[in-house]
Amino acid sequence: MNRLSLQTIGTLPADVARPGYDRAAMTCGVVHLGIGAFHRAHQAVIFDDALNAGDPRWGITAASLRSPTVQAQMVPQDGLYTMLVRDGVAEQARIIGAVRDVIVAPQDPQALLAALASPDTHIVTLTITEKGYKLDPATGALIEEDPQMAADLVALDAPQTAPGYLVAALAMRRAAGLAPFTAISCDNLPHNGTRLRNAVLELARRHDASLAEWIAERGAFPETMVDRIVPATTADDIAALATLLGVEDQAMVKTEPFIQWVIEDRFCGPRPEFGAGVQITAAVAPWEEAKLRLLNGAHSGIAYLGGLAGIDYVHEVLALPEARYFVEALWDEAETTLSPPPELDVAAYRQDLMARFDNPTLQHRTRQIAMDGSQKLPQRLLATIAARIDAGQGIEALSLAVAAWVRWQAGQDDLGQAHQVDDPLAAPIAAVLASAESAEDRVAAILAFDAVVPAKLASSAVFRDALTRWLALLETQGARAALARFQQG
Ligand code: NAI
Ligand code: CS2
Repeated sequence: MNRLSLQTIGTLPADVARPGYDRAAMTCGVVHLGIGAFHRAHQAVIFDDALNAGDPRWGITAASLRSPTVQAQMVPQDGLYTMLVRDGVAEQARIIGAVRDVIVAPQDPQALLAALASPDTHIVTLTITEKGYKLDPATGALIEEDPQMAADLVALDAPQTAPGYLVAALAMRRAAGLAPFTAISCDNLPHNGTRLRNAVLELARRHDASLAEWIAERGAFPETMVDRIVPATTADDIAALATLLGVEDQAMVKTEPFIQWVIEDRFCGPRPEFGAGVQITAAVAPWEEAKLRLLNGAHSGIAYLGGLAGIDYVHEVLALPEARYFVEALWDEAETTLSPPPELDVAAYRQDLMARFDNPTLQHRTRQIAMDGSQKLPQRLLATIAARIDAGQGIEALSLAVAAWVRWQAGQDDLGQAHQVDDPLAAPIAAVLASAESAEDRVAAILAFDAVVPAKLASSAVFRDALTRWLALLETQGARAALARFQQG
């Protein structure tokens, strides 16, 4: 079957939306690092909207810092791909044309540096996962012992990390008399802009203090909150879309109708006239905290409890009444720790989240959400628990979610099915758990693991006791029984 491309786009069914602008005339005002599914269903769509609105400056040069996979999917398609929006049985396909080039940075670092240093480039966006910033999840400090960061600390002629590329390119821009670009983290991290800025400034200082000062003074790293559920694409998704389109699209992404991008009003250069789905604001933190603690906190609890119960998809977990009860209880606990934006109706937001989780055609795998838990739990669950303890409030639902993450580290679900613990800290976590002979010992080992658990929380007897109770129940009776016991109170 032919691939989607400039040659075949004219053969698509009439109801498939496609670029309404001249792609040959667009310039790439955006460089994106981490060309994954989320970028293709979120930021790239927003920039595609700007191009469709008549501003040709917002094409994208995308890059992977790790793999040629997406380049091989997109380049034969002239950068075109389908965003398939699924809402229950309804689905709508849209061809996105904003991505012009895909660079595989390890194969051609100078091409990425040239794109970042180009006078056309005004914005750099990043979706490199929580671990991509090379920052300690608990302290936020640069992980200097990381081999790629260690190399970038020595030399930046061929960077290996995202902060490394940004520092090297900003040095090139300063030398060329150009302004910096606005660097926008689009990862699920609290204060993601500040974290990115800290990583860039710390690395810059190690090479050239005056460059660091220039970046600090002239650069911009806005905070953002990003939201759209984008499950990983499967071979079945590609095959089903090929039947719909009549051509094969290996770069397609599937997602939901909901999209939200809250961006701090902090840019050091041009930006699009953002349209639907984008809010420019002075205060991102209230939005970010609500989303990370409500949506993502529940997601992680669902992923580990559902995964342990041998359940593949989010919507299948929430078909269990005891799971819905647990999610609502976790939201009751988390909600008291929030300072929500005045315009956010939290009750309505919770109802919308449950409806989004229930969307059966998203087929969001519990295992995908379970990935990288060591990088996710600090902002999704542990910070919430710390706030509840400080307020003298209960932490039962939140502790059950963390206990399920601890149980997940065993690499086997309640049915005896083995799973890989996909996490950059899986090995050291397994090492500290290996010698533990009881739930109490395993909890003590995890609480002492300061790369994930902040010291103040590690010393909480309330947290230790709750975590031990739930872990012991998970180990002896499984996730379904634990959820049932939780519901019984
Ligand atoms: P993906 O697996 O499709 O893409 C991940 C991207 O991150 C790839 O380009 C990969 O090369 C890159 N990456 C991974 N580790 C890296 C490292 N150490 N250094 C540099 N690049 C690295 O995943 P997807 O769905 O695009 O999600 C990426 C991130 O986007 C998530 O981690 C999250 O922070 C954010 N996000 C994802 C949402 C979703 O529903 N998928 C929704 C909201 C945010
Ligand atoms: C999910 C997020 O994989 C995960 O960890 O919780 O990617 C989630 O889909 C997004 O944050 C939704 O905006």
